[in-house]
Amino acid sequence: MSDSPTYSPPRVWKWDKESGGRFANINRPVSGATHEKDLPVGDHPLQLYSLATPNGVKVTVLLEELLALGRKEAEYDAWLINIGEGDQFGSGFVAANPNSKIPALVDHGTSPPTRVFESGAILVYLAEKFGAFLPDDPPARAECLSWLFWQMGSAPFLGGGFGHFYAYAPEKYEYPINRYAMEVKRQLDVLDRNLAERPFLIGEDYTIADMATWPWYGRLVRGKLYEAGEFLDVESYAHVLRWADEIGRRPAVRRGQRVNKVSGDEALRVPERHSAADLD
Ligand SMILES: N[C@@H](CCC(=O)N[C@@H](CS)C(=O)NCC(=O)O)C(=O)O
Repeated sequence: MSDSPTYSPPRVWKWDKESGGRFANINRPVSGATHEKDLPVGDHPLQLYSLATPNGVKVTVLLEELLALGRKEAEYDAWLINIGEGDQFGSGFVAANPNSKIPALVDHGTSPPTRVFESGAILVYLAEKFGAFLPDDPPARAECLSWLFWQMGSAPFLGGGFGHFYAYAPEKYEYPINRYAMEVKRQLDVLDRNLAERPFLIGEDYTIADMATWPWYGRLVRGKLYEAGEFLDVESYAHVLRWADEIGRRPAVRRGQRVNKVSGDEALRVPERHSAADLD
């Protein structure tokens, strides 16, 4: 590894619009709306504004799982927020999520409507609203929330850290790739040891903790994130692979992944979803 620094930080950081890398065009050092644009509202109480990234898929998987349980009140409209085109900076979206990131949910079944942002908060909101996939029993609930918050705290090291430097940065820099590969492998080992003892993250039951974790780590071990399977030697995490495959076979997981999808296999893309028929 090179030990000579190639960059000396200035006394005060300034926004360099030419910093390069994928997604550099949507990164800004300030928050707030860049343009006026209302959000559309469909017929169902639940209005989701999202994109089929791992954070977006967590929510559409939960909604499809609720519908698969027969919970008709979980019917939802899913509107596309194209983050590559800056839709997350429209005034309507910023009112739903001041952090300008998908997913955001607005529940018009309450008066006034309830906005929920942060994928983990949306999962808890929906699980509580429908009384499913989050145990009531305090010890099991604590275990579920622990793994859910573990995922929320860990995935930025996988996405913003490892994924960014391994796949998206303008050049391959050894130091950050080493640092984040080490951390992601440690996280995979945490999951693997846990899943060696139990079928799902909290035990016998499939919960929102699995739904939050699968789109990141389940897809990673199946080579569907950053094409990093070989680099991270994912085959060595046998229990994570077993768990990833089992969840990946669930019909609701297959359906949820297609909602707000605008890239990859064209036959699977469903940019907007307004009824079950859009996926049938
Ligand atoms: N902690 C947030 C992260 C959401 C997030 O990072 N969303 C990304 C897509 S996966 C996004 O909207 N990025 C747009 C941007 O950064 O401008 C959550 O889990 O909801």
